[in-house]
Amino acid sequence: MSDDPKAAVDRRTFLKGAAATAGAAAATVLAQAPEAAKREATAKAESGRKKDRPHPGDIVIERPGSDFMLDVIKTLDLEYVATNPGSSFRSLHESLVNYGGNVKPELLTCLHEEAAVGIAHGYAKAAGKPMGVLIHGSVGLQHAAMAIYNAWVDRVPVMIFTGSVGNAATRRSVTEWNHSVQDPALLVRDFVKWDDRPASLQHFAESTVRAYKIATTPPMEPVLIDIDLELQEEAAREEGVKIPRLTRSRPPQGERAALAEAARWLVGAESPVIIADRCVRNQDGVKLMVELAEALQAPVVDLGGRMNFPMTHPLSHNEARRALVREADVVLLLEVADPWGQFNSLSDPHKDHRVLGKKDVRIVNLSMQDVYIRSNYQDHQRYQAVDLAINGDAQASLPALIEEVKRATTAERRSAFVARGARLADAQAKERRRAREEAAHGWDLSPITTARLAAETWNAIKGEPWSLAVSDRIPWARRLWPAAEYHHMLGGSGAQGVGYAAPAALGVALANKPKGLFTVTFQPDGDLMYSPGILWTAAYHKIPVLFVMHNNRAYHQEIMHVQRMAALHKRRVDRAWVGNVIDNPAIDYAKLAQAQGVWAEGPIDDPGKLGAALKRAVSVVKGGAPALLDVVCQGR
Ligand SMILES: Cc1ncc(C[n+]2csc(CCOP(=O)(O)OP(=O)(O)O)c2C)c(N)n1
Ligand SMILES: [Mg+2]
Repeated sequence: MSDDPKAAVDRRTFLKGAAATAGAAAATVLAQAPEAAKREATAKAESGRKKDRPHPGDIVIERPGSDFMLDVIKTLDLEYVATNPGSSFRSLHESLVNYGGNVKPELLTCLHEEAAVGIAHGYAKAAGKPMGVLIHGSVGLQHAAMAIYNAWVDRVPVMIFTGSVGNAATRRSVTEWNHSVQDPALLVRDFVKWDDRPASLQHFAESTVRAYKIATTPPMEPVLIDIDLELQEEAAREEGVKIPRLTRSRPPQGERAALAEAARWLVGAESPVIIADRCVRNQDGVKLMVELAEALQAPVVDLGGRMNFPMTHPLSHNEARRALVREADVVLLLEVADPWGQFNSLSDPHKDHRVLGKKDVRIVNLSMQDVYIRSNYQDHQRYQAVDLAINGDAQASLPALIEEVKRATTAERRSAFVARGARLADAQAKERRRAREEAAHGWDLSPITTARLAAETWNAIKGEPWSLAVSDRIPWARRLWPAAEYHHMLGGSGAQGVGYAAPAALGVALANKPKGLFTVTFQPDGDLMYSPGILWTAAYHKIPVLFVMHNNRAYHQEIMHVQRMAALHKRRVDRAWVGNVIDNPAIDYAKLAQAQGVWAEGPIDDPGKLGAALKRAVSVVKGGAPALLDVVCQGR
């Protein structure tokens, strides 16, 4: 409160004034009074309210529509609903906490809608099931849009609920009008798989169950249900209303004859290559990938959209991608987001086009790409002609493909495979040595190299059942860490929309917590500042996650872009930092975290101090809390 006596008098006068209702006064007092006085103030406000408005105050809706909605939501396998609160779903919010007891689903308090969706995105990949997200009207959905797009491009299911006031005749002035939309989902319809706006409780039940089914049917994608305010708040009219049972679709296997043909090509090939991207969704899928690769003794290039193949395996050849494709006679693409990019390159900034593969290379594309394509957003990438396009879910098709490979393999081919396998194992061992040698370059530099950051972090967590929440930001982790299981690396944003990494790490950690996994993430500075409030959410919900900052005090990637332009225009390259650095003042990320209740240390720019600090941070996370280590690093 202000110390100014005049201000105090003015405030008292205001509170006594006719304009101040009992409810408003109680709200003011409640905000300031100690605990004991609060109960009294509440009681007074209650009696005042009754006196002022005897008729409407007497109306009690014992079973609002939102209770029924929650009954529907509870039939789905949703552990959490991430939300930034909003009056357009206040009734469902209240049902969740009182009627539903805030369990399954439990509300996650998020400080920005983009963070809420980002959390759900990371969670779905780690948990193997969607999370709910509750978004307020037009404004909340506008905030959420980029994160929904990331999830769309990453083929990840998210159950989005928005609240809105559909009936103009009962819409209150000003805000309810400003936050209302004729067609809420229009804003994101290009990048959700399905949406609906139920007009009744029966409609809500069917559409919500349908939405869950659609979201979790590969290709998995976000879905949206808009919930009308009156349908939530009015008494539930449930005569004859039924909640339909959730049926889950089995993912479609590619056509058997086509898989058999692909198998014959692969078996007959001298230099086959398997390229996998968003291919598997769990450890069963990783095992199938190993079985396929071993059956053929073929190299696997994992593009990293998912953790498809153990990097410790002698057939793992991620770094040799270009060389392998150049030599290949058959290439198998497994849910690869950019098939064209595997056989072509376009230089930047001169756009020189190079074809990488042999002229007669045979390409098999096993994907659901033609099913989820949309017109407006161009995430489908450039058109690539292939020799065999198989429409099917990659993981679901692997068992049949493996069977066909084994069937087609003769004794003669088997011995050729053994020789190829030995060559590949040798090449892989060399690459691993090379990676370690290269990582040692600039070992003692300050700011710290990203290679040392990855190596020191590995040293600190290697005894834990680890999981790297966002695995596409520091390439060194993919080169140096012995990732072998699905949960070891959870991929990236999908659409490269910055602001994904921090919330997604939280979502991954939430899914990992009951599994006893230790979640770590390399957190870029620019990315964190899109939704720094995720740190508070981590502290509030006690989510154990280790944020190791890759703090290069810049939008470093953008510096490189502007440098390229300056070189192209023959102008000053040294001014590329303007508009791209996040420095002077440098942001104190340790303080940012501490201010929100998160254990933190830093900034650390002495590489000699990194190991010990990491140890301290690891023990905090093992204790069940989030921790952040601010490490000042080289650009890349
Ligand atoms: C929403 C969004 N805005 C802007 C960009 C453009 N962009 C690409 S990389 C990048 C820099 C990100 O900085 P940081 O997260 O610190 O990573 P760094 O490049 O420094 O490693 C930006 C701004 C983007 N991809 N997404
Ligand atoms: Mg940065």
